[in-house]
Amino acid sequence: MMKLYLSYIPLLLLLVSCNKQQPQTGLANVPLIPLPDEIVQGEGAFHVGERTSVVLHSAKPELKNTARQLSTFLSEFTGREVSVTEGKKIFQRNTINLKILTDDSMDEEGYQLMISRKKAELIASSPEGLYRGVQTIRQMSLLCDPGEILLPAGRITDHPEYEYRGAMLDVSRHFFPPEAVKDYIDLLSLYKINMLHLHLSDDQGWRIEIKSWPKLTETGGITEVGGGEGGFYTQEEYTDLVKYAAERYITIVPEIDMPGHTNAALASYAELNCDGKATELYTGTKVGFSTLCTDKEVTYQFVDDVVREISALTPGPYFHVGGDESHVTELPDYNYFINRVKKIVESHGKTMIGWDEISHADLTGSDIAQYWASSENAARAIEKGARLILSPAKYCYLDMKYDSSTVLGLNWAAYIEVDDAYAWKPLELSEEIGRKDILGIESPLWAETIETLDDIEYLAFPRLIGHAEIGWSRPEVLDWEDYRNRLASHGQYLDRLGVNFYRSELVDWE
Ligand code: TNX
Repeated sequence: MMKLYLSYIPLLLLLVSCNKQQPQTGLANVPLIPLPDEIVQGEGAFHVGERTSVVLHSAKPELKNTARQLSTFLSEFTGREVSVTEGKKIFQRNTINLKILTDDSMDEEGYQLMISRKKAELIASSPEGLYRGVQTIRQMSLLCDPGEILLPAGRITDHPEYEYRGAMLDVSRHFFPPEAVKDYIDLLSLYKINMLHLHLSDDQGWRIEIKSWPKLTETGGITEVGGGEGGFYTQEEYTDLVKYAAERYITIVPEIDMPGHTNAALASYAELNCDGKATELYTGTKVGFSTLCTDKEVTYQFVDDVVREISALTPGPYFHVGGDESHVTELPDYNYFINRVKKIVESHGKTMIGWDEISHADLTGSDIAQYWASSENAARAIEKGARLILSPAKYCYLDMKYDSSTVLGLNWAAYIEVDDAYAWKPLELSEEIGRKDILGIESPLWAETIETLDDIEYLAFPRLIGHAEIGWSRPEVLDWEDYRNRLASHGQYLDRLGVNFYRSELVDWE
C-alpha cells in the first residue's frame, strides 16, 4: 500500500493548482506515472519563479549534464532563464538542489525529493538515481500550465521494483534514422525506462556497420520491408546513440538475431550459407526461413567479429543474440550454435540475452532469457539458473493492434487495449516464474508495419507508459482505475510534447 500521510489541507491549497482543468490538492494528487513508493504531503508549494536556480552540490562531471538538462527544460517551459550554479549550501531560498549522498543506503536508482515553499532538494546515492528524480520534477512541471510551475510541497521517496525496465525497437524491418531513435529515447527517459534494446539485424536488413564484414551494410542494409531504401548506423552514429542514451541513463542493449532471422547477412556473404550461395535480399514479412550454417567454422569467425566490434562500442553489460524462430535450424545444430555463441559473447565481456528459445541450449546462471511466447521455455531457462526478462506478447508487444480498427500493427498474439497492457501481473504469468527469476520487463516494438516516428509513437503510447509503471512501481499499488485517472492527465502532457498517441476510449483524456 502506498503510504499517504495526508495532513490537514487548508482551503488555500486548492489554489496550488497546476492544471486548471483538474485542481490538485497537493503532492499526493499529482498524477505521477510511474507511481512513487511513498508520498508524504506538505503544505503550500514551491514556485519556479524569476529567481529560481538549479544548484548542483557535487563535482562529478556527469552530473552537470543532468543539472543542465533540468535547467534547460525549466527555462523552456517557464520562458525564464533558470541557471545552474555549483554550490555547497543547501538551504538557500529559491533553489532546486541536486545532491549525491554516497553514504546513503538508498537503492542505486532511488531518490528522495523534498519540496517546501522555499526550495526543493533532490537527493540520491548515485547519478542514476538523481536522474530518475529529475524526471519526477520534469513530470510534475509538465503537468502544470506552461509558464507557471508550482511544485506542491512534501516528500517523495522512490525506487524501482525491477532493475531492467526496457523498450525494444526493431530497426531492421523498417530502418529508423538516429534522430527518430533519439526522440524515442527522450520519451522513454521521462517514464524512467532504463534499457533500450535495438533489434539491429533481421531477414530484411542489417543495420549496423561492421568494419570487418563491410558488405553486411553495403548489401544487407540497402532495403527494408516493402522494398524501401533501408539504411544503417555507422559505428560513429551508433556510438553517438549510445552516448545520447547514457546521458539519459538508458543502457543500449544491441541485438544481432541469429542463427535464424539472418537473411540480410546470408545475402551479403555467400560463405555463410551451407550451400555457399548468397540468398536474395528479402522485403516481405515472413519469419523462420533463414539460418546461418551452424557447422561451418567461418560462421563462428563471423559471429566473433560482429560481437567483438559491437561490444567494443557498447558500454552496457548485455549482448542479445536473438535465437528466436529458427525454424529451419535442426535443434541439435541450434543448441550447438547457441552454446558456442554464448562463449563468444562472454569472451567479449558481455552477458548473453536471447529470446526464450535459447532455453534449449546449455544456459547457466548468468544468462538471461526473454520470455515472449512460451512459458515452457521460460520454465526451462529458470531450471538452468537463468533469469528472465518478461515480454509476454499478448500484453507487452507494442506492435499488436489496439483493436480491430487499428490500421498499424499486427494481431497474431492479441488485440491489446490500454487496460490489457496495464492490468497483467508479472508474478501471475506462470506458476514457475517467481520474483527472484525476474530481472525485469520489456516492451518490444516490431516494425513490419511502421515507418515513421509518428507510427512508433502511436503504437507505443500510451501502452508503454503502463509497462513503465509495472516495471517501476510496487505491485501492490498497481490499480487500473487509479492508473486510468492519472493517465488521463498525461494526454495534455503528451500533446505538449508533440507525441502522436492513441486516444483510447477507455481513458477520459483531459
Ligand atoms: C515474432 S517475437 C517475432 C518477430 C516478429 C514479431 C511480430 C520474436 C522473438 N519474433 O520476428 O517481428 O513476432 O509481432
